[in-house]
Amino acid sequence: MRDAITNLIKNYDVSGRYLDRNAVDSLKSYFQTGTARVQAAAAINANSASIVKQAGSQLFEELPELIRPGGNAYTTRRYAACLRDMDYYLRYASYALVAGDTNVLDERVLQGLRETYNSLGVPIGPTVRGIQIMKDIVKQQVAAAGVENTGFVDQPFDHMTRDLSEQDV
Ligand SMILES: CCC1=C(C)/C(=C/C2=NC(=C\c3[nH]c(/C=C4\NC(=O)[C@H](C)[C@H]4CC)c(C)c3CCC(=O)O)/C(CCC(=O)O)=C2C)NC1=O
Repeated sequence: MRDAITNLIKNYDVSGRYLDRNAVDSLKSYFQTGTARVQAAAAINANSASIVKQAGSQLFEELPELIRPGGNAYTTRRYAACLRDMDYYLRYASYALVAGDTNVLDERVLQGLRETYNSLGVPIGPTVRGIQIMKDIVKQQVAAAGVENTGFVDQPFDHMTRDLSEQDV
């Protein structure tokens, strides 16, 4: 698992370079957004249950066929599994926000996920929609917590949806 700093150091160490102008610029930007990243993680932590619940309700309102007979989230067990997955995405997104790096998502969440979903018939499109709904809710919560520029919140959510949406080549 890597964060923004260990990732940068690794890249420079590989080629035996000192930290140059580019490195210093990216370190600066990481530290400048540091407080906001921690505030975002705190806002997610304080509201995680309601974020997942609200995102789930909105998803099933938009796509009611998911929870009807034949839908992948139909039956209490699968409904619960779906919300649990949303909770995983949210929790790992909060880690990635603090790390300033999406590597934790690749290693802990995304590896093998598409294959698992495909074999269980979990639909990717609606999952992507669920993650995007959570992103919007989280951005509202982070803004409400006093963070002015919430653009950095997009990164982990967009990373997960991009990875899930990728077609096999
Ligand atoms: C921390 C990393 C991690 C992830 C991401 C993860 C996902 C994950 N989701 C699963 C199932 C599932 N995932 C869903 C999710 C959904 N169905 C829908 O229609 C919706 C679109 C969507 C919710 C948004 C459902 C319904 C199942 C159960 C499928 C089944 O057993 O038939 C399974 C199969 C095993 C199980 O049921 O627990 C895994 C491994 N597990 C992990 O350890």
